[in-house]
Parts: sequence; C-alpha cells; structure tokens
Amino acid sequence: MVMVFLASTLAACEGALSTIDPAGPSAARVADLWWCMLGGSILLATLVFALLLVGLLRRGVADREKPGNKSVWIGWLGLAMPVTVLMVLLGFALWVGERNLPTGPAAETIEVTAYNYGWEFCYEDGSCSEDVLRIPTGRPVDLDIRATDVIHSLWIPRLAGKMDAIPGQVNRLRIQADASGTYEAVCAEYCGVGHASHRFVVEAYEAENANNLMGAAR
Ligand SMILES: [Cu+2]
Repeated sequence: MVMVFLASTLAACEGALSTIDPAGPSAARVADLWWCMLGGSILLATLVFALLLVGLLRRGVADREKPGNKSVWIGWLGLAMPVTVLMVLLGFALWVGERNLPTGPAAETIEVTAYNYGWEFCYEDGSCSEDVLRIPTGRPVDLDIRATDVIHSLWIPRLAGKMDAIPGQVNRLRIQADASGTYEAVCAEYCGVGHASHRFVVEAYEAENANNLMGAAR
C-alpha cells in the first residue's frame, strides 16, 4: 500500500522541471541529497513515533515509578536521534555544496543577464542569444550571472541548483548536461507581475558538433 502510494507520488516528480530527474553531475548530487533527506526524515519520524508509542504504553508504568526513574532514557533518545540524523544530513549537504562549487577549468564561461522579464546569454565568441542558452554536452560550463533591475534566480532543475541574479554583483554557477536535448529553466525568485513567464530553455549539443551547431544557431 505504502509502496503503491510512493510509486504513484514519485512518478509525478518526473518531467522537464524535476529536481529528482537529473541530467548532469551537479543536479545528480542535489538529487542524492534530496533522497538522503527524504530517507532521513522517514527514519527520524519512524523513531520518534516509536518512542511516542513506547511512552504511551509505559504511561501506567511511569506513574508507579519514582521521579528520576528509568523512563528518562526515552527523553535522551528523543534528543540523541534527531541530533545524529541531522548531523549526518548536514555533513552530506556541506559535501554536496563543496563539490558543486565551480573549481577547475570550464569549457566555456557565459555571461548571463536577467531582467524583467527575459534572459540574455553572451558567449565567448561575442555572440548573444535571448531566452535560449546553448551549451556543449559532457563538459562543465560556467555561468556568470547578473541582473539589471531586481533580484532574480536562475534555476535549471535538471542541470544544477539555483543561483540568485543580483544587481551589482556577479554570481558564478557551474552547469553540465550529460546528454544533448532541451532543458527547461525558470526564474526562482519572485520578480514582478511577469515572474511566472520569466523562463528560458537550455539547448545542449553534442560536444564534437557543438562549435559548428552553436555558431550556426546563434
Ligand atoms: Cu525573474
């Protein structure tokens, strides 16, 4: 019953904007973290409800025992279990954050400018595109993200986590697509009445054809 519920619920998580349907290494680590947090929360909830049940069943016993009796272990376990689980999750989250930093050389650095309500992408060859980001596959690409008006947030759920676009500041995000195709992206920070349509798409090309195709497309 539970498995059927989980399977039908998680089936709805696939799709163009799914965080747990990753198409690149950075998004895969974020998805791993998501699964780890789901597992941790289920484990913790199970342990806490088990302790609650023990406490309820022992209520009569505790009433008969003296203050400072053996039931104190329930309180200590209630403290130790969440601290242990949360520390493991925190450690894994810090590891994911470290691994997703843009370290080492990238295949290309692309200048990204967010504005109400569009996205501009300017490439190393001097060309630019609007609302369509073109990248090679299988290689890390760095996005230098800016904003001209208000704060936006760039989010390509299947390729990487979110990164804010802040006026007067440059934030770098590393993305990578493992396979060619089109990936959808949204603005993840409310930026005005047109926020819902503040979207773009990423077109990823096979690396060996990338230069010709991308040059022609731009
Ligand atoms: Cu926006």
